[in-house]
Amino acid sequence: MIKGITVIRPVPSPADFEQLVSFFSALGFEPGRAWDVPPSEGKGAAPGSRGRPFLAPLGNLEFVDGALPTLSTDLLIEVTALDALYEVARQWLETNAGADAAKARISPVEDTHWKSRLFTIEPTPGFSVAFWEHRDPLHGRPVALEGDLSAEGMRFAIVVARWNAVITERLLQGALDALLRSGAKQSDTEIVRVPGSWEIPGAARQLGESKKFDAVIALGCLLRGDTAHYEAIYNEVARGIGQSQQETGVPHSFGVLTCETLEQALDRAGLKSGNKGFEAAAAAIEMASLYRKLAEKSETAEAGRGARTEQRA
Ligand code: DLZ
Repeated sequence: MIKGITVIRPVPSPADFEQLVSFFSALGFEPGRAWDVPPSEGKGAAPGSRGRPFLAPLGNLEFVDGALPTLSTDLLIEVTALDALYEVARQWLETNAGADAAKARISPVEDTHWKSRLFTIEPTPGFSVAFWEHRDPLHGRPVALEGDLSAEGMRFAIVVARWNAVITERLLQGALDALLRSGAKQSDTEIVRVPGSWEIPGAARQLGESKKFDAVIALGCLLRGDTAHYEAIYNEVARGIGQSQQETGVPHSFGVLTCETLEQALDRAGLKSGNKGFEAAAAAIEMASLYRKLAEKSETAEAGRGARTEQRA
């Protein structure tokens, strides 16, 4: 089965080799497996030769019969964020070849006849690379329905356990930070406190059933060392929150930490490993947005079905 395409380019000199490796690295290409054959060894590849592959997520081999598009380049690379890439390429050229050469060896970004924008650059004299970006950013990509990260006009309930409050209060601050920074109003955010994680699913269920909220965010912290029947409690909390989400039809996000030690929990509550409260709130916003989109889509489909039935009648 076909796996990928490799284009091999011999380069004219070791200096060109270094320059090209530096240029493609500066642009953020993922390096592949480098190889070097010492001058003393000669089996297989030529002694003293070396290779530095650069990987791209997609490859494409294109044969053209007839006139080529008015583009002469050794390599054509499709990218996103063309303008940002142009800036990196221009600066690299200025640093490595000087300002005058930079002007002569990079073209401005121009429109193409295939609904795209493109620039060409010669990172080493005589070797030309063209970078291009389609005007439609979704071109060629599977279109997916996804939630946005805007919480404007949405209502959220946060259920937070008081047990291990030194952690859960930090999770709560992280969650509020994510909600307010994404456009939710404080007045549209209800905080409900429960004694411990065990009590989260019950409260979450009531809030979900009230249908007043676009999403419920569950925050708690279970520490294995301090908790008898840790596994049993954890499983039940996770199951209860999941069941509430499924049975109420309201998205619930899971911000209940399960850690071995207090130190690990602190790391996940704003120290070394981010803030899981913030992440849970971001997931809640995305899912609330997605549920709205799914509902709109099924309403549109329903309306379409109704109109077709009327036409037939
Ligand atoms: C009892 C208990 C224990 C031992 N440990 C924790 C914990 O680590 N994290 C937590 O959120 N809650 C703990 N709890 C409290 C229970 O969740 C529950 O609140 C009580 O058993 C009362 O039902």
